[in-house]
Amino acid sequence: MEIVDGTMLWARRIVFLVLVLFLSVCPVGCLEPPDGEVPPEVEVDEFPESVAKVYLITGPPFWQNLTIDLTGPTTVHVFFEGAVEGEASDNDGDGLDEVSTEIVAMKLIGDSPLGLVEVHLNPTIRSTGVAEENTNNTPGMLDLPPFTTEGTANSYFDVYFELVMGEFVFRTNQPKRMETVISHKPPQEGETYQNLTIIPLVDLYGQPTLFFVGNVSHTPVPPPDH
Ligand SMILES: [Ca+2]
Ligand SMILES: [Ca+2]
Ligand SMILES: [Ca+2]
Repeated sequence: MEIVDGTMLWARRIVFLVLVLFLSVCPVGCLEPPDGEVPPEVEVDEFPESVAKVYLITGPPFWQNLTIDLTGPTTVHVFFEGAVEGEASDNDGDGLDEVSTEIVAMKLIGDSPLGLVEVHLNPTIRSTGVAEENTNNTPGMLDLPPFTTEGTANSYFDVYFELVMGEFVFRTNQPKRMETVISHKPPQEGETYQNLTIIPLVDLYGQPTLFFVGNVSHTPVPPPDH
């Protein structure tokens, strides 16, 4: 019994000494990730002046269609599948490497005959997406510049958004799938995501409204003369 107690005592002393040694070389906060930083395999793409067009349709009795031009910042996360940017694997087995993506912030503002309009993310549902290469010349790496010298990728986001107009807040019960082919990550100037499907807008309780959204386009990096 004494031997066991003695062993335990020494074990505790060693653990204590290791802890003291570790804390002496670890500055305050070294165990915590720095504020605001994400793991290195997640790339953050900021688009401070993205532009969008939203085709808004009002049902009866008004039957008015209008196109709203909006502009504002959008932030995207790209989830690479290794420690190095560009690393990707083929998880769906179609022979092409792909990565998950997500729009994490968006605030687009525009003018309309019905007043100021703001489009932002629905905070209750994530707006996720996928970017998948079109040719797999480099297994394990997304074949898309700047990760490879050439290649393009199909990129889409299932966007759940809110459209605020005056005192009204509209949502959708289904995502707007915004798609395009990108030739670079982040997208080149003028590369534009689009979806033509007409979907109904609902209120914050999920109830139908008189409004629908048709064609929506979104250009992360607009040309200078947009
Ligand atoms: Ca794939
Ligand atoms: Ca993958
Ligand atoms: Ca590849």
